[in-house]
Amino acid sequence: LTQDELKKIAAYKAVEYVESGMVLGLGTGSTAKHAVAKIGELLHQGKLKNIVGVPTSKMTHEQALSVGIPLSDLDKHPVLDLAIDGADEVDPHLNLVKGRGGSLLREKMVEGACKKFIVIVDESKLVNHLGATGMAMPVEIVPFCWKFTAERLQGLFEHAGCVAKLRTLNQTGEPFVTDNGNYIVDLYFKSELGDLNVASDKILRLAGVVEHGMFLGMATTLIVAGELGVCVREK
Ligand code: DER
Repeated sequence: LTQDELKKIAAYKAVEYVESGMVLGLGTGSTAKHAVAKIGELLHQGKLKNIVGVPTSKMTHEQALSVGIPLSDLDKHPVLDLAIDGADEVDPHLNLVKGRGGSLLREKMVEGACKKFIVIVDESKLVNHLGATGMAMPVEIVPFCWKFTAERLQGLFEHAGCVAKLRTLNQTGEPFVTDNGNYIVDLYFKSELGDLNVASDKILRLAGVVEHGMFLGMATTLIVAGELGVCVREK
């Protein structure tokens, strides 16, 4: 099975939890896009009715419109029934790294407003400790004096051998700009982060920081698709 087939299997399994009448948080990324497509298909077939979607990015907003999912927002629906979204890393406690697609702020706002949050991944996303794979830990920051904020972020985690890099567009080297007009600084760690809540508080205390990509204690259900099949883990 290809990685995309595994992502589709996990996404379709999550959509089995969607009931007519639900207000849904619609995730962003290559895994969540399969769930959005499936929801649209079931609506079209009349197998699902009265669904309202709250998208977690402009990209998902466009996709949901194209597959016919009626859309709304958190102002009109401050509490959602269920969110389905992917993740970049999942640890054994269902803590996540998200944001390598750049949508972490709206994802965290929407998923934080949901009664249930189902994370859908292929097995390659499972890790023992967040941030230990040497992959990016995204932090959304304001563009004003971004270098100053990046250096302060790097300084916070000197003990973990942290390097902070402004995310740029490959072609032009211009800074990547989020749906909210902000920049992303990616943090790379050489050793373990330690207590994730302590790390989270340290990051959020910096005045130029908007939000980070650690989703701690937010997911309620994990659906993992692997070579041996798909498994569902409730928190
Ligand atoms: O960037 C994001 O937050 C995405 O949801 C990411 O966490 C998962 O993206 P993927 O399903 O394309 O791997």
